[in-house]
Amino acid sequence: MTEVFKGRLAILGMGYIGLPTAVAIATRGIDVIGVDINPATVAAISRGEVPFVEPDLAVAVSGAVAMGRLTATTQTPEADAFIIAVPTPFNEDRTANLSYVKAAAEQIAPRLKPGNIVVLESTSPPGTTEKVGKWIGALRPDLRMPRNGDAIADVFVAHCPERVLPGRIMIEMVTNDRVVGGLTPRCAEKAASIYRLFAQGEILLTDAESAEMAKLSENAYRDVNIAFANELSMICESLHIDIWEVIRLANRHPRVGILSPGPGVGGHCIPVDPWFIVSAAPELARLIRTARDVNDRRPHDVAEQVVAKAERFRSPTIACLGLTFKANVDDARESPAIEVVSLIAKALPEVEILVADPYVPTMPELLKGYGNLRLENAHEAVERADIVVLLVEHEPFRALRHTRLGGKVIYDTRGAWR
Ligand code: SAJ
Repeated sequence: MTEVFKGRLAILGMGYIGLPTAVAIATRGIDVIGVDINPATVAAISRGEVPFVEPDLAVAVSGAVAMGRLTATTQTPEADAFIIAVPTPFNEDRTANLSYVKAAAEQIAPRLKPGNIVVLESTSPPGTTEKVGKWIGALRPDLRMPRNGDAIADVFVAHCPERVLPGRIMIEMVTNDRVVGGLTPRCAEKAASIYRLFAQGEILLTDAESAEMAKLSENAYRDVNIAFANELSMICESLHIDIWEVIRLANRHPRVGILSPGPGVGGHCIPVDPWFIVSAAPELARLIRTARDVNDRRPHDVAEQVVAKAERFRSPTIACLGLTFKANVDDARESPAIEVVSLIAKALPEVEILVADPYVPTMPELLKGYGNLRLENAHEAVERADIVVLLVEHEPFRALRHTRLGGKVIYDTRGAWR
């Protein structure tokens, strides 16, 4: 019979993945303890609040906390299962920084009892789940850690990569298929019992390295496809052909689905994860590396286009709309829009640049050093500008098309005003 998890569950990392996962499980009647090193995050969750914006999450968190199913703490407690959902950023040489994962494994180790499950959800290079098993094993020689070929283990270790899309997390958390890769087949089975609590999609069992590589491949696939769209966009700009018309027409072919060009690729996942593949096989990952380079170059291309437009004016005012890394989220970290704005501000120190974003109430740290930048509301910024640059297609910006843009030079990097 397929097993469904019962018991207490701890999740380490209360960010964009850990907190929604905690809520999804808590609302299925499981006691969930959210663990985070940041006391402010723990305090917010304990009050039933969410420290970031994600549709439908706030109401779910306040409900789960009010029911007493979700609690938060800075200390890893004893539990029957542990999910690691901490960041895996990259080092300067673009290899994965596994220090948060290692710290989480080391906090879990002293709490483990025979029969416990440990699941790594953080996106990780091939071999990381095995390392988690080794880090735990080194601290707990009394426990039999799972090894391929051995039927018996005291603890079950698996990888179940998160794959939800920011902005749609609460929906995708439930509806997406899940890949669960175990250090042994029994580990995969045990980990799957947790996801059966709330996942309506299929749960696909495999080994840990295949699961790790599948997740990286998903994000590299998207990065390569966005790079294709960005490269086409630059080619069309140079040939004075409308890229949006080209994509509209090409996508009417039954086997073509070109993605949207933009000012670059941001967020914490897509610009990072492909590098884990590159560093695992540097000689072979040529296309994946090139896609990264194309997308990383994109903010520079966009800024150069804006500067060229500004040179047609004696004393222009430029409005830049959007600062977050993509539309309708409040996350402005790793945002190509911010990079574009800083490049323009640096190239045109005498030009007044008005920036607007309904999700960003204060000037981002990276932009504070530029005396020619001002944060404005979008209407005011557009009203006063000679050149309007759309960097993020937030819903409220789309409506501007109908009223405010007449007589201005427009650079719509997202195709939202077509
Ligand atoms: N972007 C474009 N053009 C497009 C699509 C996206 O320029 O056609 C840009 C966005 O503006 C943004 C960046 O790419 O700057 C990434 O945005 P996204 O919406 O593609 O992805 P993320 O980073 O929000 O989430 C991705 C998702 N991965 C895939 O779709 C394969 C999500 O499912 C993952 O869970 C997430 O990465 C993650 O955490 O790994």
